[in-house]
Amino acid sequence: MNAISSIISGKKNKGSSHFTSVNPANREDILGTFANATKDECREACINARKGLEQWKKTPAPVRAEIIANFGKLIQKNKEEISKILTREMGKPIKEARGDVQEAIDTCNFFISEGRRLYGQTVPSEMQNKELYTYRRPIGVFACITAGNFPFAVPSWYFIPALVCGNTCVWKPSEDTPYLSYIFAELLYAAGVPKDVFHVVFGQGPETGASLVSLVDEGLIDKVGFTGSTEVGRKIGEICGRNLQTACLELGGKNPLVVMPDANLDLVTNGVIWSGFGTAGQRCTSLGNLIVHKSVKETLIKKILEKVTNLKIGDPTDENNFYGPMISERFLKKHIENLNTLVKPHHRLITQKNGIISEQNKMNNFNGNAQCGFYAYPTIVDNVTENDEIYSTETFGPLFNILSFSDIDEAIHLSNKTGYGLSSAIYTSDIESAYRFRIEISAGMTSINNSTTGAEAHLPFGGNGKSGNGSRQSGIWVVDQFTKWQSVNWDMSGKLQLAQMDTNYI
Ligand code: UN1
Repeated sequence: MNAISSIISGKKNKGSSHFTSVNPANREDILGTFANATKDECREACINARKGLEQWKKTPAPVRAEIIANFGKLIQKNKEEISKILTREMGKPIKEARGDVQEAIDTCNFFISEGRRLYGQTVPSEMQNKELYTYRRPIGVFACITAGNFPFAVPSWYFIPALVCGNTCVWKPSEDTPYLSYIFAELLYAAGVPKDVFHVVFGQGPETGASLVSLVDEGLIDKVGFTGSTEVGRKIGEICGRNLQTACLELGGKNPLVVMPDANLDLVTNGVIWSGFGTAGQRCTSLGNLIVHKSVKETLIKKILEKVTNLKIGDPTDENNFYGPMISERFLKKHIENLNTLVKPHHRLITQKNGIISEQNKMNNFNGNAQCGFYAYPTIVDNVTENDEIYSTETFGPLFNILSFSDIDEAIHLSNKTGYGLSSAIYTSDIESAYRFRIEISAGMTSINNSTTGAEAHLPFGGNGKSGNGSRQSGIWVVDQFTKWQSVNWDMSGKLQLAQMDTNYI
């Protein structure tokens, strides 16, 4: 705690209404109390970000990138401590927490050299003594709302390129990980990002985020980024659309994993366990529908069950535990509601705890003495068909479905029909099946013989359909989202030269 505490100097409590951040593993350990930002405070942050823009956009890009390099070094130096706090506040196992923090470091490393590029082009003109160029210009004030499942990695995907490209930022982080967001911001300031360039507005519930996004209508925001539900993403898209802006939307998923009859079932089993239950199923890329060829289904279920039975679930600070609690009571309650409403009598619950719903309610005795954290059992729902609500509903917990198929056409159909299109996977040793899947899958991300989760930090991340609006995070291409092109004509002929027309027109 010490190194981080010495960096953190700012105040985090201003307003009159507050909320606390609690460790989801024990419900007792309070990480901090945070003010709910009002609409006026959001407005003030945007106005200050606009002021900050004046200097920041003039700061040379290599200098901006140098500051980001400092940020990366600070995270690296404090990696273990931040990872421990991440586990405390978000509940993911310490090994995964280190990965989350590492992804932010990797993102810094990737974009640092972009400060020395941000290339424009020189373009030949139709005319003599005339030169054409393109320049990348910052978009302006970038407002962003993020989820709590990747408290360091995902904000870094947005803010690192946004800042290197010369934008200023207003961030509404998840109500479940405000302390980590506070640390993220303080490390940016300590690295050299001016205070008026980066602003954080905290808030519990949907109000603060809604207040912030409504400021697009007041002309105070030039670009919005959002990671969260399809429903909210749609509303944000509408507000941005009517202001002629394109939002960067990273929404839900119901990610398919197809198992062909020729797949290596041991490899599949590991991929299924990891993408189904890793992070307690709380990744956008978590497995939603396991789509298995009917000839191998029962064998695969046996193998999966063997592993699930031995899964260690519990204290996320214990290096041996596979997954810890869900992020918050809200998420756990939603998970229980999903079990109660989406699992139907014709489904087969194939995990060990077949009395899972009552067990679950007992384990998380919300009304009695809160003795334990927000833990959830792993659940596998078999005999699901495309007509079931659970097939196309994102559940965001340790739960996935099993569907079976007879031929690859059916497998591809079942993979695409949910309407989501974030991540996907196929396991096969047949090159033709892999190729067809790669061509015909509608998801933004596809794995062949690997799980649906675990995208690397320098590839485009994002989805299609209900998973987003085609925007992508990560990788070099995001520079196109955080800059707008300026085309320049420089005429040195000393006369009026016209494109597409006779030059003696006037
Ligand atoms: C998310 O769940 O929002 O690909 C991000 C992965 C991680 C990032 C997930 N690298 O699973």
